[in-house]
Amino acid sequence: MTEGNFVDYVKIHVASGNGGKGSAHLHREKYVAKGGPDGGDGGRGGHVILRGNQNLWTLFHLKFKRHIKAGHGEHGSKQRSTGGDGEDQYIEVPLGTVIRDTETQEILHEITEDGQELVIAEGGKGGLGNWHFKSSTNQTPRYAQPGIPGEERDITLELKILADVGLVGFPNAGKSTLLSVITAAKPKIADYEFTTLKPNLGIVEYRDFKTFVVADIPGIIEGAAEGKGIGHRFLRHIERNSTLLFLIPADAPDIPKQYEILVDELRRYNPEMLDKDRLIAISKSDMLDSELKTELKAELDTAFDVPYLFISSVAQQGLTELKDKLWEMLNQEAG
Ligand SMILES: Nc1nc2c(ncn2[C@@H]2O[C@H](COP(=O)(O)OP(=O)(O)OP(=O)(O)O)[C@@H](O)[C@H]2O)c(=O)[nH]1
Ligand SMILES: [Mg+2]
Repeated sequence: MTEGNFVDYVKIHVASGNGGKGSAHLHREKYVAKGGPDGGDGGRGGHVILRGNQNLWTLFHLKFKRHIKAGHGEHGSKQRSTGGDGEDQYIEVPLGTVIRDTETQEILHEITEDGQELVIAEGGKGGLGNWHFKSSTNQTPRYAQPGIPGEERDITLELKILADVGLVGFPNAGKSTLLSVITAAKPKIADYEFTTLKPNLGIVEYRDFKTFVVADIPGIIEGAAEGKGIGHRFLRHIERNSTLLFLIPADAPDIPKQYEILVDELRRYNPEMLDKDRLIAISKSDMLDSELKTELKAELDTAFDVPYLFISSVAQQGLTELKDKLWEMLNQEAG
């Protein structure tokens, strides 16, 4: 997925349809003097409905579709004929879409399942036709109910990526490079910080057609939870990953310290982030000779309380072990 088509935030205006008017028709027939009221009911206005779709990954399809309107209900007519309902409008959204009221910012709902439907603007009820109002004292009511108008509202859709694995690391740690070698994603990679400005998703195709999704988010720096850098805005994308993969480059001056800072930022953002399974990958380990590696191992064995391994995206080292380990962690989670 390229950066341009990744849309994780859209504002849209939705309007449901008005209910149709009830009819005040009076029956007329040759030879029947007073036929009486026979006006039918108005139809219901169309709803605007959000529907979860597991094949969608972004909100890109809604980027240029800012107004969504359902059809109006038809009016009732003679012979107690009920007007047709207005056409419902469906808005397909990816799983993990959070719906807010744009004005109040209140979270209204969240779509998490394929096929899940949520009526976001309810169509107006149709009015009752005059025949409902016939009584012993009023044999020919000449009034019928109007339809109820539809509702309009502004909503904001926001996507939380439902990836299985979230990559956590400082800028330049090699997150995007890793994504590009274990998945078909083609994220931008460069030798400067904050190359990644928006999250990238990639699908790891694993042995025997098993797959899992990895999310590469912009780098996190110290103070990110207070809004430093740009990583903070994207932390929400990894709130739901079941496993966090920390990437710390082999040439970092103090690897355990970097890990500590990252964990601390996550904790400050949301302590629940630390309930997830964690794995540490020492990236760019092609830069280590075997002696350095042995030394580092001794240090890290005591420093880390979570499993770690050495990888190199460039030299393609440790990647199979990494995928094996992630798969194992994801599946013990599920079980
Ligand atoms: N030697 C070596 N260099 C690597 C490796 N992986 C990535 N790099 C280099 O590290 C630099 C940063 O890589 P990116 O993948 O863009 O890093 P990132 O973590 O996505 O960075 P941001 O998007 O800025 O947060 C690039 O110059 C890469 O070529 C590796 O396995 N070995
Ligand atoms: Mg990047």
